[in-house]
Amino acid sequence: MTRSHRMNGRSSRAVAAFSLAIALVGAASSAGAQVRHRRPMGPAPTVNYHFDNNSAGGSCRDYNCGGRCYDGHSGTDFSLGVGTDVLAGADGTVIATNNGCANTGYVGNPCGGRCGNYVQLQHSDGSRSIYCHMQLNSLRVSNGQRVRCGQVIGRSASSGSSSGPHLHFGWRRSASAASQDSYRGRCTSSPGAWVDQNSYPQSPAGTCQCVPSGETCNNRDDDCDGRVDDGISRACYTGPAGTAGRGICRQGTQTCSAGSFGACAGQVVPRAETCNRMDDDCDGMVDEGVCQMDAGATDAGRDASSDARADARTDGAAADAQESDVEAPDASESDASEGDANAGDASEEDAEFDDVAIEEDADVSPDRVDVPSGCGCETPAAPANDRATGVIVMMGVATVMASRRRKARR
Ligand SMILES: [Ca+2]
Ligand SMILES: [Ca+2]
Ligand SMILES: [Ca+2]
Ligand SMILES: [Ca+2]
Ligand SMILES: [Zn+2]
Repeated sequence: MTRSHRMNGRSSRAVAAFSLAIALVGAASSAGAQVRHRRPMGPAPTVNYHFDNNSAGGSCRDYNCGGRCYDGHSGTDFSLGVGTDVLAGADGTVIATNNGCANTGYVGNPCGGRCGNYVQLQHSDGSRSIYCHMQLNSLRVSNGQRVRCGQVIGRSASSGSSSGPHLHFGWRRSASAASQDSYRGRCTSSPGAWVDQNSYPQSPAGTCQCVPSGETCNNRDDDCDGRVDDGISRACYTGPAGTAGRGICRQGTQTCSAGSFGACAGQVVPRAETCNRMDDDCDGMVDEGVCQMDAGATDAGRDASSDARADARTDGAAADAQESDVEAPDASESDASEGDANAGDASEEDAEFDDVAIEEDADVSPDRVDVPSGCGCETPAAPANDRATGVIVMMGVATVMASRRRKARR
């Protein structure tokens, strides 16, 4: 509506029509945090007339105690050219519409209850908003439809009781409440309906209210902390299914930025199997088909090692027997001698074998490093080698001791 309503004294009928429409629709839904609006158009327009917060007839007072209003005005009039997109100021549901009024109305025109072509929305907190004087056949929404903040619901015109193109925005806290100023200020009891009403007497900001929800990767600030897609990351893996977590293969992490997930950082995917004591291709087998030479060398080393251990045990037994011979001269001479002789022979053979084994180790070790060429497989044989060497040293000591004992007895 415009200032001209006051001139013919019929503005109260428009308010009555708005109230009736609300009453017919039914009670408001659940109340929650107050729903707040963005300005219901793109570029910020001039506000022609604000809400009249002065109940006294014949005068008006806007929210800032100024006179940018007219007596009895029940909403906010934004100056808009014909055909400008009208946007939903907040999420809501369409609860009433009217179409069929001529684009150019006049003061006192009763079409659409003086509101002309209009859309009325109900919001999640039970509040209601109405958009008046819209263009004929421009409505883009219908009764019962859910709309989102910023969605185009139609276009502007000057239908109904209007003296020129503009958008009348009306707002009330609930179905049963009277219309209130959409602005808050010194001279109104209204809590205001805008996310950011800007400074007097400007039109409000074009920012939709942020309703907190879980942050997801969608290029929006879902949790309303001022940061878009903050803290959104997830595990990722581009290797074949079933290989992650096997062998060297590991999942990585990708982080959301501006609505999409970035590269998979830190992942390890299968690579060609090489001889390195690791499952490079993540098939559950280590060094399969690439370490034949190593396997042979390792077996040889293991054999030599176990032989050496067996010999060491034999020598130890012989030494013990000799010890007991010395300490218990009553024991059977012949048996002891036989045992000694055998032990001595074994020790000598071992000594020779030891020499050979050491030489073999010395010869084999470099080859083992070089074959297969380029794989750098020095580690597999090392432990066996060390064990063999350790056992050989023990054998050497035992042999020397046995030899000394034999000499001492002679
Ligand atoms: Ca956020
Ligand atoms: Ca987000
Ligand atoms: Ca493998
Ligand atoms: Ca490997
Ligand atoms: Zn108006």
